[in-house]
Amino acid sequence: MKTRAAVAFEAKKPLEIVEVDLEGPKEGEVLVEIMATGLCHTDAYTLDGLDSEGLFPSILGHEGAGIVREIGPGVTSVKPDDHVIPLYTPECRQCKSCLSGKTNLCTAIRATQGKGVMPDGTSRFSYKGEMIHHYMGCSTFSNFTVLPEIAVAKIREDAPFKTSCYIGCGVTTGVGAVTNTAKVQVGDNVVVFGLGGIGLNVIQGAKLAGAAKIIGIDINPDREEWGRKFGMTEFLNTRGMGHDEIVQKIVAMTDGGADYTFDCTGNTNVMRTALEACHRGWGESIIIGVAEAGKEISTRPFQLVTGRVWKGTAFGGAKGRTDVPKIVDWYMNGQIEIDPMITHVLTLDEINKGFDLMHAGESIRSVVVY
Ligand code: NAD
Ligand code: AHE
Ligand code: ZN
Repeated sequence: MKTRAAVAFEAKKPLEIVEVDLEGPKEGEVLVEIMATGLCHTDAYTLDGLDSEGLFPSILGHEGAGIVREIGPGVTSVKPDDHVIPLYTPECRQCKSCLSGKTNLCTAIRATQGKGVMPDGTSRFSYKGEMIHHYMGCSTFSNFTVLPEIAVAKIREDAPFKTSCYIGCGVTTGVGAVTNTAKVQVGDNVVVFGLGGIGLNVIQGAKLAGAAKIIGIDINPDREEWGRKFGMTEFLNTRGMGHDEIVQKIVAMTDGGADYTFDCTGNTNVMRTALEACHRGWGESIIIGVAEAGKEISTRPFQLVTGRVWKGTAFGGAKGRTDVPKIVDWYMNGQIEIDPMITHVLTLDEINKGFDLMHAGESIRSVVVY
């Protein structure tokens, strides 16, 4: 079939909206009509050529929601007309990682996913006879996409696509980092670095968990108002401040250091500050931000010897097929908010504007509605 898609032909070039060819679902795969997709900073990072796994040409996008239109042979867990959220972290429930119960990082299809192809090693997308790569196993910047059955979460049908697509990455990542990875407890002090599409969800997760102080940090002063909407209690604009000054300020604000800090910037210097702002003896720093190829983190080992813990999280530690439908319920029951964070609704033809708004710090989430 033919489908409209925003194709990344080259790094650092705007996406081009074209009609691509899409092969139907093979064994264990499903065809999904994407109804809406968010633009996450990770899409921008890959488009900007900063991802060591980045491949071109490809169809980016990993934060979608849609409807199953066709199933391939052997598919049993979903059927046509089911509403689903694509999962860049699938859940096969059979691999060593899934069976361990210790991680959400299913390994069933990770190798082929990283190479931009389906589990059988081929792509379903092509343009003028040339193969186009899949992205993060999702490619939601295409109106129709093919996904492995294990990479879709079936969700309730009354959830609007325009907002629930955000659960495909940003909401789950931020809220899950608090509840699954850090396991923040009532009365804890939390510091969030970077109040964008992910950081604001960490803030709402911290509020949900009953954190006492929720300190938000950003270099964009407009983010103070945003943080306060979702439960932030104090704000620090760190533009122009050095590492030591930021650490000292946080230590003073938290009576010795934070119980939990979260990096939602992807900046490795910020990651160090976030670790060192943790309380001696027990403070934990959770890395959510994705750093550009070649960047590394460092700190004095003494920081860890004296009890601070460095952790990371992908997709908020969520097991997609199990947890995503529950997060959709939280949203539909009013336990978490999404609507105010969708600052811009665009058509597919306007998708490049969404990246401009992100880089200008003017959007929290732009969503393309097909
Ligand atoms: P965003 O652009 O919406 O937000 C980033 C925020 O960080 C902005 O408010 C920006 O002003 C702020 N910021 C930038 N530099 C800063 C600094 N030095 N100090 C303080 N604040 C600073 O991006 P997003 O969509 O929220 O994504 C945030 C990061 O999380 C990205 O690196 C993204 O790739 C990553 N991410 C990771 C996962 C995961 O599973 N681990 C999932 C989604 C996104
Ligand atoms: N490909 C990059 C790493 C990118 C990355 O860490 N992605 C996160 C999700 S970001 C969503 O917005 C992730 O899920 N990581 C776990 C995984 O298996 O990819 C690189 O550095 O090579
Ligand atoms: Zn994302």
